[in-house]
Amino acid sequence: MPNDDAVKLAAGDRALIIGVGRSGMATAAVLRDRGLTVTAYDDQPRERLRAQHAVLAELGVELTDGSGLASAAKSTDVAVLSPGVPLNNPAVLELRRAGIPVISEIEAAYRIAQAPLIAVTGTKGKSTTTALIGHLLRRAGAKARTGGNIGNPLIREAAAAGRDEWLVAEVSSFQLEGINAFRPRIGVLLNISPDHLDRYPSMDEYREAKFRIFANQGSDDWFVGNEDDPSVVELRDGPQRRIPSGDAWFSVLGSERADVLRKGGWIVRRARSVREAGPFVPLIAVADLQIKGMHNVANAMAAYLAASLALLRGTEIGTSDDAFIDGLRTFAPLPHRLQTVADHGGVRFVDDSKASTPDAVLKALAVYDSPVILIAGGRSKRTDFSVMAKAARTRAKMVVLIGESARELGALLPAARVRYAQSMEEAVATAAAQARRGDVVLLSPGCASFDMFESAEARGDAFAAAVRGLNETANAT
Ligand code: UMA
Repeated sequence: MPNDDAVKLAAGDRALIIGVGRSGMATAAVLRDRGLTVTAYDDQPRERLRAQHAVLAELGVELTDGSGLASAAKSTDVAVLSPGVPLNNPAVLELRRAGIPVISEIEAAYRIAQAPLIAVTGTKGKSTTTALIGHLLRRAGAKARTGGNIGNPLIREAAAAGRDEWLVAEVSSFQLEGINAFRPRIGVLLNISPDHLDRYPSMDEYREAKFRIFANQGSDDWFVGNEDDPSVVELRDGPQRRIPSGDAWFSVLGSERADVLRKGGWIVRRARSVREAGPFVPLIAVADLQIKGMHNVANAMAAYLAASLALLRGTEIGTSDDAFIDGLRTFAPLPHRLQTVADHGGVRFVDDSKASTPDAVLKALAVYDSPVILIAGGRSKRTDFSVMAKAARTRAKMVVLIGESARELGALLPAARVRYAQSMEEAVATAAAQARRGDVVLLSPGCASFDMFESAEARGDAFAAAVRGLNETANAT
């Protein structure tokens, strides 16, 4: 049986895809295109997978269920795992027992990619930073593609990207669990706060999954880290340095150990040569960024560093500064991340549906000076709600709660400032009825969406639709 690194995913190899969601379907298409024999497996009963079945049949991929797994395993060289499928899934355990190497879709993407890779992980800010790195590189005249957890499977971008392009990947802890050769030229670790504790036994396991981003890096590679996050700094300053590559750091708190930091309302970088006056060179005023909040200042700094290291000529960061400053100024927020969807009667409605952890809600609440009506709740990821509730007590004039965790959250808040809603329409209508001119109605749930919606995007879309509904009602009266 070939070992995990040996399967090149070349014509004639045989792959078994586990999970036929976005990643699995893209993997099937790419591997078939490369001439592999592909079989697919999913835990869901076949009758619920009719659409996928039809597409797979067109591709010449057989879809099997539990009864066919053992025989599929006999004719497989490698299993490619979708991120939502944990390593302790019974089918995965069965394959491993049968000696089949199991790799994640990002590992498969890495094995087929010709383009150099930049990978971004962290609990929050991954998508914004990934998209911003792509934007900065393009502004500087380089070719770049983005993919991964951001939504479009990495394997599809990896298959399409040429040697002269950059592949910028958002990678989640789930995806990093199943790597073994994945080696980004530049790995970015934004931050680590509690998340996915319904999948990981403890924060330590979650952290270690994130740390796999640099597991295969070497001295020619780069690591970009957050100087303000103790669990990231520990990798450099702990009893044993764990970062195998060169390193560059950013600090929103203004630590002068960092290479890029915030100073007097500006993002500045450390001067690199005697030709540059002063110890720091200003890049852009924080107020000139379209992405708001200190967490986004951190994302901007991380993206600047990653893009600078990608285009590094010689040893000096800063050679592409003009293009990068222009890129930082022109980058607009991604959908569902502190995105203003409407201004209705002087009330601003903000969709931050991607805020699926308590920590993200904290950051969103810190952005606004005006009174906030917060819409929160959903499926708990077993994270601690107390800090989020504390911030809501100080910063929100009212909290409208939805979803499975509504009562748990409500118990942590003063009853007089809590309302409950059964649907997004009801939540938006309740918030709008309480809002006064100048207020912000903020959807920042702090929870996963799957109790009420198909995805965080669908939750944000439902919010925007409910807000549009308010406008229509107002116009009709
Ligand atoms: N499935 C099983 N067994 C399981 C779990 C799932 O068979 O134990 C099957 C399901 O029946 C379904 C398929 O697997 O048919 C779904 O696969 P998936 O959950 O991996 O979802 P995809 O559609 O492939 O989307 C995945 C990422 N989803 C997750 O990590 C849960 C998407 O990230 C990513 O954008 C996409 O690949 C493209 O790369 C979403 C996400 O929620 C945004 N990510 C988490 C986060 O950001 O917090 C990590």
